[in-house]
Amino acid sequence: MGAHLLVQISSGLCCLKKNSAAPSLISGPHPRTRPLSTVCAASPTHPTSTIQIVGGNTPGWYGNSNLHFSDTFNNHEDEFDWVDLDNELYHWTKALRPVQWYPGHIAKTEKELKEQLKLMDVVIEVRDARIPMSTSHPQMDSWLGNRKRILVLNREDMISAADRNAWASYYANQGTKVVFANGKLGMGALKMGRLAKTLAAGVNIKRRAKGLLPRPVRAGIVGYPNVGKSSLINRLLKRRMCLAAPRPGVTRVLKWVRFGTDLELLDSPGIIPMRISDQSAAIKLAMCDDIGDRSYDFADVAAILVQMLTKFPSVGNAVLCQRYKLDADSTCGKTFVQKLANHLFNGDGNQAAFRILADFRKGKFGWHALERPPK
Ligand SMILES: Nc1nc2c(ncn2[C@@H]2O[C@H](COP(=O)(O)OP(=O)(O)OP(=O)(O)O)[C@@H](O)[C@H]2O)c(=O)[nH]1
Ligand SMILES: [Mg+2]
Repeated sequence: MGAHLLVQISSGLCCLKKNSAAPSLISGPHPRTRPLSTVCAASPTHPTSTIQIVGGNTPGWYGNSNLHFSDTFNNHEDEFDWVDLDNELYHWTKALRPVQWYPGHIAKTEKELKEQLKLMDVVIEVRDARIPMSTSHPQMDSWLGNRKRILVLNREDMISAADRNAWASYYANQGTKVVFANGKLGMGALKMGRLAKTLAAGVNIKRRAKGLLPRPVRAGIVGYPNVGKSSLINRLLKRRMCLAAPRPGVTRVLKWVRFGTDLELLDSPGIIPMRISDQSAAIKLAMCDDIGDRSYDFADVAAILVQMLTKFPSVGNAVLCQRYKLDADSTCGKTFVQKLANHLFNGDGNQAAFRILADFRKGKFGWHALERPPK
């Protein structure tokens, strides 16, 4: 497999003090930087637009009197500066060798997908709600042109209410349609399907005007690896029509499935740029398991994750110390990983790093987005 790369951390990392209708398979091709460490307010802007935001277990972000802002992180919201964190992350990752991952199946299907996208009535772009910017493909806009588009922030269960509010406000202000979804439990999937049909309704109005019979709406599901594309399709169809598993690169070929009589969905392999120029984004992909694990060094990524987590008010040293019975008082993640290795894994830094990453992915430090919208 064409996976290549490697990360080697240098000592510079430390201490630089994100239907019911039965589905059927359709075979064959379808017809930075400013000085570090100043703390200032970072409150999300509030929505002024009436753009529809739907989804998940948090229906109606506007006018919802049940919204609670009581989580700890939100209490500290005004004290936390995401710009500072981004700047620090930039410096931490600068010391590493670039993380790059472009396996053969992506190279092969990217071309094919670009061709298929031309046939779509609507494109559903799925991103990881923990890192919506880092799972945004730089070429997606040019591939999609004026095509109708729905943005799905999946894994909404893996972020806090404050994170969701910040992203909902941001996209509402931009006039972008967003569905918050949970591909594991299904929240948001039906709404995503309905929205796709609504947005593409014009197709059949035009066909009728020309005396043609209506045809099913074609929706392409695209996004980075492991963001939950196939799971969302399975939840919508209420059947396991597409292979889904907790690792990037599971779907390797394009696959059409039908939802009832009026919607066809194209599942696609996760697509990632051939060269990731933003290495802060690459590290966040690694933390969230959205990039092949042969592309990075666990210890390096875990060390940076520890440094990030110690900065989050709702995690900090206290939560890390509580979980591992180890003091994470310094800003040196690498030292912490080694201490954990000595404490639990006979000095095996790789195992210690894997434990930290796995714990983060399981929400053992609470659920957090690793990035917030730009101001
Ligand atoms: N907690 C949580 N897990 C999810 C969610 N969506 C998907 N998953 C899990 O994430 C894993 C990956 O899901 P897939 O649907 O295979 O992701 P994909 O985007 O199709 O991945 P590729 O085919 O590799 O590009 C699976 O184990 C799912 O159960 C979600 O919203 N929340
Ligand atoms: Mg898939």
